[in-house]
Amino acid sequence: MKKNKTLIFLALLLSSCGIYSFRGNLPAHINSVAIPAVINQTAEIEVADLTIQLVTEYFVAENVIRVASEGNADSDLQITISRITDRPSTFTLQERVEEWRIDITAKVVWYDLKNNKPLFEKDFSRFAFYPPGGDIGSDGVDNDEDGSIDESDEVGDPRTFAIRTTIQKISEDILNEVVSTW
Ligand SMILES: [Ca+2]
Ligand SMILES: [Ca+2]
Repeated sequence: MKKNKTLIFLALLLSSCGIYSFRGNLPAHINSVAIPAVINQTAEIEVADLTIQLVTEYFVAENVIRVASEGNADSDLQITISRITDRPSTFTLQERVEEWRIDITAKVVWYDLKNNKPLFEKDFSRFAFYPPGGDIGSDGVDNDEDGSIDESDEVGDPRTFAIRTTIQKISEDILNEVVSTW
């Protein structure tokens, strides 16, 4: 028991050091990132623009690296949405689909534009669930998994909303990978 407590304390200590040293570990010549374009290899036409928007918003909000325009950045994120698949996840007793699961895979290269080399190259896959229809704003489900049920931004087409939720999760994963690459 005592050993466990010590380990937890050490883990907390290390993780808090990590937070404070994020900026210090950033390669000295990398101060900014551009998210110029997203290649879309799927049939969902809106997913490229949505990905640029959500990844940019997330990076700006988290503020661990400056987001700059193409041509003014030391690095860029080269994102390809390579796969989107839907499959039934749960069924009703009548064997109707109760919930669908959507999986999205993004191939991401964080590229060092000063030294012309990749800083990482990785596939990110995430998923979310959505109902076949109905109003996600009153279904009693936390559709975007943010801890609030049926809050004001849970609106719109369930599948489109699930795509958005999944890309938000991928945005978080990309940022975490950027931070852990430093
Ligand atoms: Ca929610
Ligand atoms: Ca809901």
